[in-house]
Amino acid sequence: MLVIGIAGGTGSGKTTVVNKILQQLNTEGVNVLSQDNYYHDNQHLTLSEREMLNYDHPKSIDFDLLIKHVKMLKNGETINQPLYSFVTHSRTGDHVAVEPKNVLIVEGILVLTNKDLLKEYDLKVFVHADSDERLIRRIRRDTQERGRDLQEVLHRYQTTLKPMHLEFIEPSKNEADLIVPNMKQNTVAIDFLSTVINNTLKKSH
Ligand code: UZR
Ligand code: MG
Repeated sequence: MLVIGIAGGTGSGKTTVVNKILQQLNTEGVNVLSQDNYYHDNQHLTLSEREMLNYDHPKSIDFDLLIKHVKMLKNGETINQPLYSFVTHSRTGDHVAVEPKNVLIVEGILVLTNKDLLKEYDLKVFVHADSDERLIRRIRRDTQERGRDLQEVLHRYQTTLKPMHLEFIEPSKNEADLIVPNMKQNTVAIDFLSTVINNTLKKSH
């Protein structure tokens, strides 16, 4: 199994890059594990307490479970992935069974920050977009898709997202094998990445 980690700041376009790669892979067998489903379970807290939490610090992620699941999939075992809701900021209590496939993509802002998880990847990718671009995308998404107002988004960006980005996410770029500039349509980098993945898949058969 080929394991690829794809990180990048909020609004850098990780999800878009992952989807474009998926379209170009010559394989049926790709799993995408999103870091979003591995936030710690905070169901014991109230909603207003959960709204106050810092979701951009590596400690907010249940890396033990994520690493366990990556290892299980590599081992050919099926995992029982917890599902997460951004509306309630907690696990939903539902799970989905994920069977091993020949490519595994692990995606999220913090997926290149954990030393033990880094050991599991065959290829590490960092998606780069300038911070003004990322802020614009974040405002659009949070106001249009996540029901937040502008003041709330800007406050969170200044007090949490920006400091966490500078402390943890940006430095994790140094772990990357490949940096994908994602300021505009970047078809060359996506083609390149898909070709590398397809060649590696061919070799492993
Ligand atoms: P991407 N996040 C939430 O808003 N609520 C949660 O319950 C869990 C995470 C946000 C988190 C982070 N920050 O910036 C973002 N906040 O999800 C990462 N606030 O997602 O990579 O798609 O931007
Ligand atoms: Mg995303």
